[in-house]
Amino acid sequence: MKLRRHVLAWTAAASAALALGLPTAAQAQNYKSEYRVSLVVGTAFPWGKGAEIWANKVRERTNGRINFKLYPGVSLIQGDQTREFSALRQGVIDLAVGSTINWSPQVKQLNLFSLPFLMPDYAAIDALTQGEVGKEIFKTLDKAGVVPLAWGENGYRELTNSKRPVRTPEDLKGLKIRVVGSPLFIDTFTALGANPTQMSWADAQPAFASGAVDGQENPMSIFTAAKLQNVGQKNVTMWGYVADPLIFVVNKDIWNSWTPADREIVRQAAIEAGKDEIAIARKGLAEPGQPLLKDIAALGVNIVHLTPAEREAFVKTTRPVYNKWKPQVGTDLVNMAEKAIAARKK
Ligand code: X2X
Repeated sequence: MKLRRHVLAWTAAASAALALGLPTAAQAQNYKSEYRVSLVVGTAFPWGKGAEIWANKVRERTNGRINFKLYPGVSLIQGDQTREFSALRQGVIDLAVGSTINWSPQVKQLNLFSLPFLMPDYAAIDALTQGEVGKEIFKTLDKAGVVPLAWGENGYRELTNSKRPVRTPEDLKGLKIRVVGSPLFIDTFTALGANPTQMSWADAQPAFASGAVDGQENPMSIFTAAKLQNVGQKNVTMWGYVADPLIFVVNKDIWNSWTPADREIVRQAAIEAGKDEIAIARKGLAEPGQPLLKDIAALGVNIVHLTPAEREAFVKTTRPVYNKWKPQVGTDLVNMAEKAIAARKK
């Protein structure tokens, strides 16, 4: 009799917990004491700050049931950022805040954002990530075996080098430029007459310092936090040729191991952290006068602003690359993106 009462009481407690969306004792036991979040750069960068905001919100809102630990430098995969997506799918990584560029070798649709000169301004990025295109890409990621939750942003990737100011494609001739992940970058820089070389971010910084490579392309928030002016990168060209969004994702098995209520907490926290992160990434760049550039110039860096005609020369030279890659990314998806950008609110 006594035992039966206990069982009844326990069952009642468990169903009350379930009704509230709280994990029962049995479910909570399946939770790991720590979940590993992969990212390329740490909390000195907007990217890392975004992950930190996500982790803090999740820890607070789950009363510590779900603890994220950040692994910057893609250290769970020895710095090889182009393997991040596979590792995430396989469960070597539990969660990630990752750049579309680093996952594009596995998910070809993500090359969309790397098509040269597709997105002329921040409103164009938003038109894609916050609209139908963003939903389409999330469906693709879901099919590829991960759970995408929210968008963030690394940013507009500007050109830097140690040799000379670059105003024309001719100025790029022969410069050895470090590029990331996707073969699309090799095509773009080859079309521009440069000498591109693919390298991880971990390997790139010593290569700048030793002069083994002349230049690179990355958002100015990365430039400042990594202090690229100290490794010879004294020339910047503001050309805004591509921008890489970040995506907050979870491994599918991990996602399924959480209660629906906890999943919702993790998703909502990712959406909020993504919004905050985008604001941090754009700080000093999106407002008139771009104050961040004044700070960078004060460090002895020469910043080239292209006239519309000068910029057009880069657009023209890279157009064959855009056309070659459009079907590889997916003609329908690129058409959808072009339409969304044309219809954007500026
Ligand atoms: O490696 C890069 O250039 C970086 C840090 O921007 C990315 O991970 C895409």
